[in-house]
Amino acid sequence: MSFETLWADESAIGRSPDTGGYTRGGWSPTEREATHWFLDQCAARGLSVESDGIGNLIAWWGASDGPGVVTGSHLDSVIDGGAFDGPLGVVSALAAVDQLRAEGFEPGVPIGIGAFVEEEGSRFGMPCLGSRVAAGVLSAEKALQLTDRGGVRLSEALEGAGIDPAGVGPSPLLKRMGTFVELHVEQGRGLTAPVGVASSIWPHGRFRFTFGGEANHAGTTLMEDRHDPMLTYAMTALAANKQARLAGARATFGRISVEPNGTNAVPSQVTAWLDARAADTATLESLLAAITKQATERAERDGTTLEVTPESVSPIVDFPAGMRDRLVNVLDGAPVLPTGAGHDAGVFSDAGIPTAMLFVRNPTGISHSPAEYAEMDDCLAGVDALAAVLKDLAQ
Ligand code: HGY
Ligand code: MN
Ligand code: MN
Repeated sequence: MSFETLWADESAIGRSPDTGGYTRGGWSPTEREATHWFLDQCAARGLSVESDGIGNLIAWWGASDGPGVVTGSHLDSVIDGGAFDGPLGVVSALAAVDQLRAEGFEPGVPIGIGAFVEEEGSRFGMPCLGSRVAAGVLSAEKALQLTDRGGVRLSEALEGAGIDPAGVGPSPLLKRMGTFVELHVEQGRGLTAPVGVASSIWPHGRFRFTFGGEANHAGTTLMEDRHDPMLTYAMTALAANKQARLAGARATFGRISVEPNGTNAVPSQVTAWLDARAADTATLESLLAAITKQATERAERDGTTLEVTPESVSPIVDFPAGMRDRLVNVLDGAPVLPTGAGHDAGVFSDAGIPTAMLFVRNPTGISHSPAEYAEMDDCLAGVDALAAVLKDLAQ
């Protein structure tokens, strides 16, 4: 089956007729539909599928059951996200295996195609949830305490997907991950060639800012008598934007919840999530400190309260130079670039698995949006590159 056909099939799953975007939260109906599509493709290729206690999958090509070369990515998405972020890596892996088989290549070690769950953390708030639990960096106990915005616990979502929550924990799948190579659509504007190789992933984190105030009447409360948490939040968002610009970093408040969320009442509480990222750890830490300091000072002026809670922090990932340079060599000098986006590859690299990433050019750089796009020729170049890399690593 050609990449084009595979892509047309997979990218039809869960596409919104209104926005053209995808909302595939972990273990949600559309994410499960995409997962079952992947399993059908693996069965059609006679790949033997292994799964772990949280639903991560690796489909194997090759006789032995020893360590091998794993590729793949994720099938979940952010809320109203694009078609490419995640699925491009899974579909390209299927097409690359088809290509290697068609030319008669016999892998010396098994080749596995992975699909790792809830990479975006868009449902349960924890990025790379599946790979973090698999790698043992997030305990089963902490993971199972997570709930989605509707109050559904992770354990209930797993049961709904036919997965026994008792199995959640460090994954046996990693024992067979000799090396890992993730192909991913580029999510910035840095790649001007069809395919690039990742040097590093920026350190990044998610921080919950809880602003407490005093509920009151919107019409009868004098401005000077208010303790309005929305005001403190608004000034914090402006401060975050300014501090990030000064530091050459990234700061985003993309999610907010207001209580009681009434039109004619001063709120009692505003909760806002800061996504902060920077090229190095020191810059990230000083960015967060600067934002928190200004938010605290503003809260004092407004007579409101502030609590900042780190929800997830991901350290910088420098991919091993040996793997990176080996891919550059196989690809005749492909460009090397960092990324500000987190990936399962970062978790596996931190877990000590020799890891690399391939990027496919994104002409606009837009991502986490229905407008996310990659040219078909560049996607096909990505499949060729992945096939060449897998062939080299699985000799
Ligand atoms: O948010 C990220 O960095 C990635 O897309 N999960
Ligand atoms: Mn993403
Ligand atoms: Mn991704």
